[in-house]
Amino acid sequence: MNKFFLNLGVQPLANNFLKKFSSKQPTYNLKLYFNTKTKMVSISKRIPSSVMFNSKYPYRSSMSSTMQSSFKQLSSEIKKKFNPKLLLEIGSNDGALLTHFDKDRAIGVEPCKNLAKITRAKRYYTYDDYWDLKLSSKIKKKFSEVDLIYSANTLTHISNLNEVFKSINLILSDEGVLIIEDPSLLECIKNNAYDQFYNEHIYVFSAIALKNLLKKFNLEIFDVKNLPTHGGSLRYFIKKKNNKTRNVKLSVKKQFDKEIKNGLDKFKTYKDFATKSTKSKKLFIEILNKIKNNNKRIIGYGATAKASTVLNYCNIDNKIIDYFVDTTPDKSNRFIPGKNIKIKKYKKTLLDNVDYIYLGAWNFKNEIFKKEKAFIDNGGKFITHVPSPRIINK
Ligand code: DWN
Ligand code: SAH
Repeated sequence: MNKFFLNLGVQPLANNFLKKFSSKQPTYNLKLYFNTKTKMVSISKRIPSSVMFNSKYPYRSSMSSTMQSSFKQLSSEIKKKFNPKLLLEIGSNDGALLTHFDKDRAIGVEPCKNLAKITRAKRYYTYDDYWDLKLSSKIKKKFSEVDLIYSANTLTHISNLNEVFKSINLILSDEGVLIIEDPSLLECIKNNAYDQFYNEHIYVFSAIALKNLLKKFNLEIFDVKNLPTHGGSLRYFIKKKNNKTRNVKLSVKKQFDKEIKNGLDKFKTYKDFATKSTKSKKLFIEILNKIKNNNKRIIGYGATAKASTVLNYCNIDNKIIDYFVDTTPDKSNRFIPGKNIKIKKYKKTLLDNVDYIYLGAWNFKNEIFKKEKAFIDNGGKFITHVPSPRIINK
């Protein structure tokens, strides 16, 4: 049974960056639920994939050097450990992982045509379609089977998980490996990162909920790794249950134990998270108002989908935040979804005469602090809302 625990209010689509601000853009009600049987946490509203992921999707995986090096490292690890004859990536985006593999040994699936174009131009075989049974059968016809499937920050974006895993089972070889990587629900709860929930993040997985789900498809987790990326992610290594060539590692039990210890299987944990998120909102608004009342200048850094969620939940507009800076080409000169805050193409001088920077990309704090050392050395400060709203300079 799905039990409601948090209402993040009326929200725009988190990647709907408009050229001209309009208060009349599409919105939905962002409500969070916990399923007491499957232990899955999800949002209630389902926006059609074609509305969220189309030829105008702006997010580019390779906009941060942190993610670039994470994908590069993983590609070496995959080659060393699994040496796949053929790898399939679901949600290959602009090729941040895919392009580390040989062109004749890697296939991409990326429904956003603007992004699929990028890897196609580099001669990577890329399907610009949504991952489903139809596409999986089509790929099977051409390539027979694949021995490694990788998908980061994508399967949680697809409403029909039954079809997702059926389609994976159809094409994955019997001894093949499925690697999926997504924000960790445990880290999200610990960080009080309510902004990991928005229209694209239909689910935030815990290892417990994923295990329950995979069981239905005769799939099982045989290894799991905690990663620092995106505020704390989990990389799951999954195999077919009948495949006895791999043992289930201790890391899996350790992760389950940790999640149980932190109450991820209990509704109360989510009620507490909701209480903390409401408090976080109040404190965040107080901090920003106090700074503004002292006539200081605040800008934002990293126009993330998460920032859009925070600013709409907390109702922060351009009276508080002058503008955002971001390196993504398709976000420049557009507005934060739902808010009349302009996004400017990042350049260092946009940080001149700024007193405070709201860290929209809090998950890239280390990378950004390194890049903006001069701002900090000159007395500039950052504002973050994780794990609780505060002013920071280290
Ligand atoms: O799951 C998802 C993740 C992987 O990407 C998608 N649903 C949507 C998107 O979420 P996000 O927008 O919260 O992702 P990021 O990766 O936290 O976005 C970082 C943003 O910050 C990008 O717009 C690039 C920008 N940035 C920047 O301008 N300067 C980032 C860094 C590190 C920088 O130095
Ligand atoms: N894997 C990349 C991109 C994550 S952004 C990374 O980790 O950085 C989410 C991606 O999921 C987008 O590129 C989007 O187009 C893709 N996606 C969303 N729905 C999908 C679907 N049904 N099938 C395949 N990819 C999908």
